[in-house]
Amino acid sequence: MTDHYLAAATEIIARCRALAVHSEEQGYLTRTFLSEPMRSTHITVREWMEQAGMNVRIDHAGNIRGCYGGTESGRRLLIIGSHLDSVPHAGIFDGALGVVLAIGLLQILDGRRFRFPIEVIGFSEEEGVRFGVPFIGSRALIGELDGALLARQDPQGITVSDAIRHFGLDPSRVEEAAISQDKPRYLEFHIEQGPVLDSLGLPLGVVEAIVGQSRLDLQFTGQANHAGTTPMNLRHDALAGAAEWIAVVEREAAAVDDLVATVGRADVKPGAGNVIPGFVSVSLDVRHPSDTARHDCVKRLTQKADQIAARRGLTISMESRLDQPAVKMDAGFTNQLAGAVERCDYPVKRMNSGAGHDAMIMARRMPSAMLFLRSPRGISHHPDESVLAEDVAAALAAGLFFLEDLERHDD
Ligand code: HGY
Ligand code: MN
Ligand code: MN
Repeated sequence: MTDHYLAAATEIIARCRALAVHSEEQGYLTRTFLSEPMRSTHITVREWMEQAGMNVRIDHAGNIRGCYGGTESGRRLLIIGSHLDSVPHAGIFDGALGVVLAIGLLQILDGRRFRFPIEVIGFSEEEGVRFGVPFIGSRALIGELDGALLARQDPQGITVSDAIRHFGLDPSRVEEAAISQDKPRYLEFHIEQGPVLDSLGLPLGVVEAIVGQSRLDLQFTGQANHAGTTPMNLRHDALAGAAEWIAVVEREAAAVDDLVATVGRADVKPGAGNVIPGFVSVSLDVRHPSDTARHDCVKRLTQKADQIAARRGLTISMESRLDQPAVKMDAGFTNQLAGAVERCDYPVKRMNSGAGHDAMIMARRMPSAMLFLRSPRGISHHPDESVLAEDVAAALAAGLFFLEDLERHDD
């Protein structure tokens, strides 16, 4: 089975490599919301989409969308998507693989059409790196790219609306990006980004739920002062306070099953080795399958931050950037996907996703399902992120079975 698709799989991996050169920095993949490299990324992806028989457009939220018409009107649209932005120093498969694999899947059809239409979407932003809030592209698809989000500023003071205008699009028209078709469905191919499939020696996994996530920014403000002349007992060291709290974050998270908490960013000011830090802004990312457990943990950690700041004579402010509930994938749609994996003679591993995905936004409006591909050594959000050609071939085989199944049962 897999041999038949290996050539296509090898081409898909090569294409992900080709997309990775469109980056904001030499030698690494960093591609944030509507940055310049997204322009050349769109040119390349458009070419591939058109070769596969799609009509291509860019909506005003910066999503690139390839429409592959069906043979009968009024049939339910199937959207197959993922994101084209990345974290800094990213792996080359997170997001991009889902878009390129979807194009490859339609390419294999070689002009054959189903009764239902298919739309392949490369979302403009899922990671939340530039504006601190994720899922800008997919929120536009479900009509939730609102004024508050459009007004959010990046560290340079540029708003989401400005970024859309600089890209040559019109922020006043983001509403046109919203899906208007009746009863659409959403499918996403994505690398697992964790160790489960690799540890089980399995190529594919069927996602049942995506854990909820909280993202916050905390600012510790103390008193900058001379590193050489200020006695230890007279200091209000913002970085020492934040560091004490970060150790608490790690300890609290380790004490709760299935909970993960991360401080991934710390901006220290003034940032000189001979000045006591007067200000630190840190990020907090907390995830858990249960929203109650996640909220409890955030509450405990923010209380601890307040206590540490008070004891050290620091002031503290906090801003919630995301409170994303855990999302179940659609049971029926997911069962159909699992059936397709089974018919390809692959074991079906049903699992949760610890990573967030556009599917958690799309699931607010339509039945959504996700197919995971193994992440060798469980590495992701890192240049060593990889994928195996035989697993991409397996995903193509399962994807085609899935499309055939939708065709047979398209109500
Ligand atoms: O952070 C995440 O979970 C995903 O990679 N956006
Ligand atoms: Mn990611
Ligand atoms: Mn991703």
